[in-house]
Amino acid sequence: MHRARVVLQASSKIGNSERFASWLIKNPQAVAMTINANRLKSSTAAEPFLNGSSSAYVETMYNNWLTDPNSVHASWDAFFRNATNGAQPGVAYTPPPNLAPYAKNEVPLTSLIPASGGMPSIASGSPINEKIIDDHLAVQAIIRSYQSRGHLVANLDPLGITTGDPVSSGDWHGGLRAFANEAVIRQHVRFDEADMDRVFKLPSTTFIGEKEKALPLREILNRLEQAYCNNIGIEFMFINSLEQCNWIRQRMEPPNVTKMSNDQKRLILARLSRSAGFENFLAKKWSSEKRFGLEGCEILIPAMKQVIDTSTKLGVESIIMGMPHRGRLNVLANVCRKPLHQLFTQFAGLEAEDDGSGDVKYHLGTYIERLNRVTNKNIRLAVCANPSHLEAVDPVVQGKTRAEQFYRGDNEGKKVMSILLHGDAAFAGQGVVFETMHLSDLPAYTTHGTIHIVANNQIGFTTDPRHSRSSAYCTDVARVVNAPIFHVNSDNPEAVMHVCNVAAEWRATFHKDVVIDIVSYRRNGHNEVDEPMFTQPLMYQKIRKTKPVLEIYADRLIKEGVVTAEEVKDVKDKYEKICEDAYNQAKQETHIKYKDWLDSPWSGFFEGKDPLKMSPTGVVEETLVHIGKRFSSPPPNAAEFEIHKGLLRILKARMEMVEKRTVDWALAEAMAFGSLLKEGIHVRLSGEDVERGTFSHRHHVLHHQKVDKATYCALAHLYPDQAPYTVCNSSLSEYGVLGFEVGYSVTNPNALVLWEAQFGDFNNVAQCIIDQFISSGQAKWVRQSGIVLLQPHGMEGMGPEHSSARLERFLQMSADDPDYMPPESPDYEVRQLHDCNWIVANCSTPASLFHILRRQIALPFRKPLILMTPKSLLRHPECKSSFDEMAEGTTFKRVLPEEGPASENPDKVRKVAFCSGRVYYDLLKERRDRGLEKDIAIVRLEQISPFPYDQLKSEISKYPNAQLVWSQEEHKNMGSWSYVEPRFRTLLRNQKQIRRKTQGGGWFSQLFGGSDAPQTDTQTETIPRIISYNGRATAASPATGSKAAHNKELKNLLDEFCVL
Ligand SMILES: Cc1ncc(C[n+]2csc(CCOP(=O)(O)OP(=O)(O)O)c2C)c(N)n1
Ligand SMILES: [Mg+2]
Repeated sequence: MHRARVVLQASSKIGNSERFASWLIKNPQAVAMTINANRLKSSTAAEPFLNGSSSAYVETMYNNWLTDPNSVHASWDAFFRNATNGAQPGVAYTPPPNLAPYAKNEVPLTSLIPASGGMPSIASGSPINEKIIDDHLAVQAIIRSYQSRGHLVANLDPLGITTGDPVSSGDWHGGLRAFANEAVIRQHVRFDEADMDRVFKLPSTTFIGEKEKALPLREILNRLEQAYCNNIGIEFMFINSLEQCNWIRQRMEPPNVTKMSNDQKRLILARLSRSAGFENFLAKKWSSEKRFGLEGCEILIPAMKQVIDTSTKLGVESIIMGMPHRGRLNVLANVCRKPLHQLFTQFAGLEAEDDGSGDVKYHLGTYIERLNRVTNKNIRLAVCANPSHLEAVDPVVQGKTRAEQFYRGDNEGKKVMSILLHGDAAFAGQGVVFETMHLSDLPAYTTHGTIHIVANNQIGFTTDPRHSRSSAYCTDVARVVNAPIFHVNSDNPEAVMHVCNVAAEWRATFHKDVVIDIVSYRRNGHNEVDEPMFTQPLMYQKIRKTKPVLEIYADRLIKEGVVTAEEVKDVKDKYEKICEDAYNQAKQETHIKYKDWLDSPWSGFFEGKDPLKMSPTGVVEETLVHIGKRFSSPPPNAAEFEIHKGLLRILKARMEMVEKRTVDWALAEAMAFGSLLKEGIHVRLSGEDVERGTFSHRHHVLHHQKVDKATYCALAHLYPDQAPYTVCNSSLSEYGVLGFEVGYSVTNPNALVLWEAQFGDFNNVAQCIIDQFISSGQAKWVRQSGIVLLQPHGMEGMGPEHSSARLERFLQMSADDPDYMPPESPDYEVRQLHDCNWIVANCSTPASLFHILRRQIALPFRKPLILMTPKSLLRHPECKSSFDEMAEGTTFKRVLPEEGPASENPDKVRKVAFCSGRVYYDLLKERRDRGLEKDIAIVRLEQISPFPYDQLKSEISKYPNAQLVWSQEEHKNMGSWSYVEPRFRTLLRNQKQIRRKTQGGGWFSQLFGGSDAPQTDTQTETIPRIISYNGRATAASPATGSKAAHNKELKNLLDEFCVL
């Protein structure tokens, strides 16, 4: 195993002549002690009794005292207190009159003080005391060494192979464990055989003694060996909580902790039998189909069931799971108990009865509510659908779990929990694992502990661990959140079950993450048609000689007399019959149904709804005024709550807008949120720095200037019966946090869930979530989501990385056919929305923002909304809307027509510029500055996709003599152009335009040339109507880094816009 390399590196540092105890003290990092030698030296180095080995001893005492003052003798406690309080050398120690008798391995300080304690000292070289101290120290050090590093030599690998052999320098060498064991744990301890029967008091940091306070050294070593170096290896000593460390020691150290009753053993065997039986059945029926079987890690199924049983007993009612391909079908069949015939129909290549393009069978999700037979309690199990992208589902599962906890009011995660399954290579390799781990303890993102299970088959596709990670274990990422890590040999089912029980109890007790690393192997190739001998010949020779765990365990239980061979066969035959019956039933099916694979059905949401009827998005003025005033006011206890002066000015300006019945961007957003909250819709806005807003415009959370953590959020206090509002600054992660919010959004359709990118550019770090979940989730998994992505976007001279949210990418992924214009109908808008995969918009007014956000909830279905959002427009004096545009009866306008002078005399208009977003304000100003308001009409697309053909059609026909241009600020290969151009072409198909015949010169200058309408056929010609491009040239980088170049590009764009 890869970890052996690390073992040997560690062991090689220990010189032969050095005593183990001294080595440990000199190498504090090796024993994970919290040594702060400098602090110790500074306050106590001048003490007369500190020299040689005594100072090492004192150092140990000091560290113990730092961790827990009660762990050292009271005299030491008094000494360290005095010393750290600045007592002069020699006076820090004052013998207290009645010190308690020392316990266990504690040595009183008096034994080290030359005269004052009246005892012989180490300093004076007394051989008796030196030996006592050294022996105690050595025993303590050994115990600690096992606790910290026993896992390095535990027997975890069912294949018994290790890497990094120092003898032959080959990679494959059996039997390293015995060597490593000695080297790492106790080779350098000086006890000889005669010492083995000496009895030692046990320190308070071990539970190997159970009720015994002292044990012979031989027994101490045996028990430590059993607890830490057998089939379970535990990493936990890095945890910064003594309570938690002791909790683990208590559950892992006492002898026989892994012992199971005969009933429990029979249950494990039965579950193992089903797990293996399922894979065997699939292999028999569909030998050449990919299924990513579990062979070699069949114990995963009993393990998951054990985690679920124990968690259910401890109060959990709903479990949300995320997992990769490996063993997924088995999990659906044997953990979730998805009807087998439904699983088998997936192999039949049938067509789907419902909409969608579907997904391969080992990516589909499911949702089951059933009775847990072991606990007799009802339980809901969901496995989230996921893409091939390994680990991408992790944050999605967490978001879904958090949402379910939130809606149930399960604030401590007692009822709802998540289980994440991982492959060894993916767990170590994928950064989103780290990003997800870092959400685990954040107030607005925690799910109060996740149980991670790694199906560690010691290989990733064809790559060995030594080439796929630099860490000793594939699980090292979990150390960052102080999660205990249990490595366990998959060939010892009872050890696996014990670890599962402890992990479930850990989660229920501390509500923190925990990892179970099931060290196993992969009996076949990566999938069933792969040949593993091409790349791992030696490993697979070994695997071929390795008995399946079912056989090993059945033999063991038969030998123990727990079951008979007949019973084993009977269980196996019965399950095979169940599979065979389901197989026959599946053969009767003619179609598959994607909705059978939904991971969280929205019961009641669609029922009784007209699928094409949208609720109004305008609201009564009274509501706008109420929200506006609250949002513009300090907290009710304003007198005590000191607000920053700058914020008082902002609030005042907001209030003035409310009085004038206008809104800016921030106020419109608040009114959209507030009015939804009033209607009982939960709103959650998450992302980096969203509480204030990257551009300091939002200020949803006000901070008391004198009191830490005293905050006020007006939107959470609008109405007494409103829905809850959550606004939360996230960790600095896009992939993890967007994934989380997607998961949150699919849990309940009656919530507006928004994720804001700091700048739109950064969404590419979350591209996998965008591609695999948001744009295609419904098509693949019938999984709707109304998530909103707020993407600051705009060419404002801020350089390549703070300009573009890559609008073009979102538009390219819009699935509407550019060559097809849907037939006109009264419900055109909603019909288009129903059929699209997502909505992409670049709104130019606060009112549009207000309506489009509210429309997310007004729709009778859910669609993701990708919204380009402004930066400078947040403060642009013209970017304001009136209450009149948001009041009752108003709606979202997909297209904002020209309303100025050009619209009054449309026949005379010579150019119509279509645009979207902030460039409108640049065009507006330029047109005004050049006095072209009668000549050029500007039409805005507030929604780009789905393409508003119907409204654009009437805008185009309104200006029959005008040339048409698409004006955009983005480069030509970016922005909307590639999306709108073919759609305009479809719209303009068969439309003709009459223009004056060319007499030389450019196309633009020939168009009517400002004169009256053409007079004779010889002067004019009829040409197809087209739209041309007005904007920046193509580019590789989204924006220039030079302000001068930016301004020049903008000038060119505007000059061209004005050419008639
Ligand atoms: C993000 C990502 N990159 C690459 C792949 C291709 N791939 C599929 S399985 C696999 C190996 C996974 O190894 P491991 O995580 O150990 O799981 P195992 O297959 O061994 O169970 C790879 C590289 C993928 N699915 N996702
Ligand atoms: Mg693997």
